[in-house]
Amino acid sequence: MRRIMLIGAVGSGKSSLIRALLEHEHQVVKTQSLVYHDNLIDTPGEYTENPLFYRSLMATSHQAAAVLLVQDATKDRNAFPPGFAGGFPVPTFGAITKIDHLDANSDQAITLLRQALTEGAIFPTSAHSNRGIKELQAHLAQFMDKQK
Ligand SMILES: Nc1nc2c(ncn2[C@@H]2O[C@H](COP(=O)(O)OP(=O)(O)O)[C@@H](O)[C@H]2O)c(=O)[nH]1
Ligand SMILES: [Mg+2]
Repeated sequence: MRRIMLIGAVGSGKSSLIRALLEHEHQVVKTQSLVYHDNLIDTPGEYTENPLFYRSLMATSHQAAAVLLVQDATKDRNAFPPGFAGGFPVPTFGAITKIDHLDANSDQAITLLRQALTEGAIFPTSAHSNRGIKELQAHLAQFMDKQK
């Protein structure tokens, strides 16, 4: 099964974004710390926050069709080190989360994420208002299996 792996800090909105992207949840399978939802793989935020786990994230990404880097629009700090996306063996792209939030600064979040993701589309989203979800779904669909 071709899946997209989501990577981002603790509380950045990965699980909420997955729920917003999935119209119907078919099955959820947990293996160790990864959570498999249909075509999406949720990863622990601790893996993004601790460089000791970077190699593990990169190894796991071999089983994914693509990697989605998640940057919280309410944070003024980089979730990832510069050039981070270049370390993955599969296509990478980005999502800005929580753009509906009172404290969101989407332009700043895009600038921060660009430092880690030199190439690849960035999709501003909100799991609460659903803004940008359709656009992100359409992009993800290119990497996923047609049938489930
Ligand atoms: N305003 C707003 N809050 C969000 C959004 N997505 C997630 N959150 C909040 O951010 C917090 C962390 O979300 P969660 O999905 O658990 O993050 P994770 O740790 O990356 O899986 C929760 O309190 C969510 O309600 C969003 O689109 N808008
Ligand atoms: Mg989560």
